[in-house]
Amino acid sequence: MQQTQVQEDRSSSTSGSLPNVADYGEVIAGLRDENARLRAELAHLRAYGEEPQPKATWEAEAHRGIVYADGHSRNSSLSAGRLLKQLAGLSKERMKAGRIRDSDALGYLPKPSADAAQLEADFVRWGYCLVEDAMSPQQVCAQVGRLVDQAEAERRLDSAIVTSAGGTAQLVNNLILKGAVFRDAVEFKESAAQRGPLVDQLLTKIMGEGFGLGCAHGSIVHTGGGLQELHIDQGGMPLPYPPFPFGSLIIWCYSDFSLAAGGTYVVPGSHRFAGGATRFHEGADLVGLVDGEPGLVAICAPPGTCIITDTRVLHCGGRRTAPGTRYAMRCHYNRHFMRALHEQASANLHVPDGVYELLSPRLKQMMSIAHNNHRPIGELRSDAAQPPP
Ligand SMILES: O=C(O)CCC(=O)C(=O)O
Ligand SMILES: [Fe+2]
Repeated sequence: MQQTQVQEDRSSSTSGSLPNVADYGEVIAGLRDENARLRAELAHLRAYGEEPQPKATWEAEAHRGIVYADGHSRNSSLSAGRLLKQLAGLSKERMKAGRIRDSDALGYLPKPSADAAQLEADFVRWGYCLVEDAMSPQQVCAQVGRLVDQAEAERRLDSAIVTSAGGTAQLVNNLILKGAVFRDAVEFKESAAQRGPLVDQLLTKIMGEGFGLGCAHGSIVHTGGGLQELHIDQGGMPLPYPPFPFGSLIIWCYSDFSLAAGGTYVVPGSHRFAGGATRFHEGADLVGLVDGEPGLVAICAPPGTCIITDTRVLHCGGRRTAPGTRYAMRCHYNRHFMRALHEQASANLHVPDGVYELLSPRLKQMMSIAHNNHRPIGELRSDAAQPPP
């Protein structure tokens, strides 16, 4: 048999002997890997609503000018609201058609738990988790008692905030100003919420240390009330969204939550893709999410549960059809560098001196009022530098 000799290929630009060629299997496996990586990268970019733009040039962009201000561009701060329009009327339609299921009918959705790892896993996968027995029955009782008294006083004074037709829902705003029981729960004291420290620990993971308070209000929903439009709780933020939430709305359930009881409707898993990118982006098919699996469900939870939500998850208040009343406190928290962000976010604008003195350092920090009425700092210390009133 003739011996095969490795010869130099003179037409090749390679000087010296040719490199060893890896065998086909290896080459194909390498190409497959690269293909998978590029596909994942593309999916990630699409998830942000950002197709790669090969034609973008600095000249063209400079000519277009600043286009991300309100109402002037596809990714302006109006975009989130514009996207939500596709969901207008849908919560009512689905509710009337009986197409909303109780969350506990689907075994894989979050159930109340006190296990930190389970709660974290639920939050990541579904965009919410349920902290079991976060308040004891006595703690719930103390909160509801104060809420009912306050709500009645506001109705008597003709200053009640009615949020559903015919007085079937009432919102009691600014709970920080309306009772120590609420203030203590807002800052997660065990005396007001036995698993407050666990809630605090989870929120710190979600938003980082030093997170602030957007608002804390009481929600009272009677038969026939409570229904809202589907929304997300960071809709005021311009798109595109980063791969994390800006905040977290938590709901302390003071009474039973279920479909009939007016439990929060939610589209579990609508907050993100497994790869981390936010699902809510320009061009996203939000109706498809509502129609998908699991679709729109009503959260089921007993009194004392604390619902922790990702501000990117689609949800809304649900209509109560059962007799009786649903009581809850809703608190919206934000990353530390953001001002209050929620529809009732005027909460921190007025704090009477008498209440200010009662606030703990943490509450003042959460409300961004830690320095109110403090001694002037820096150049403002000099009286001469003060402008006339
Ligand atoms: O009360 C509820 O069930 C949900 C309320 C809600 O979505 C909100 O206040 O942003
Ligand atoms: Fe909400």
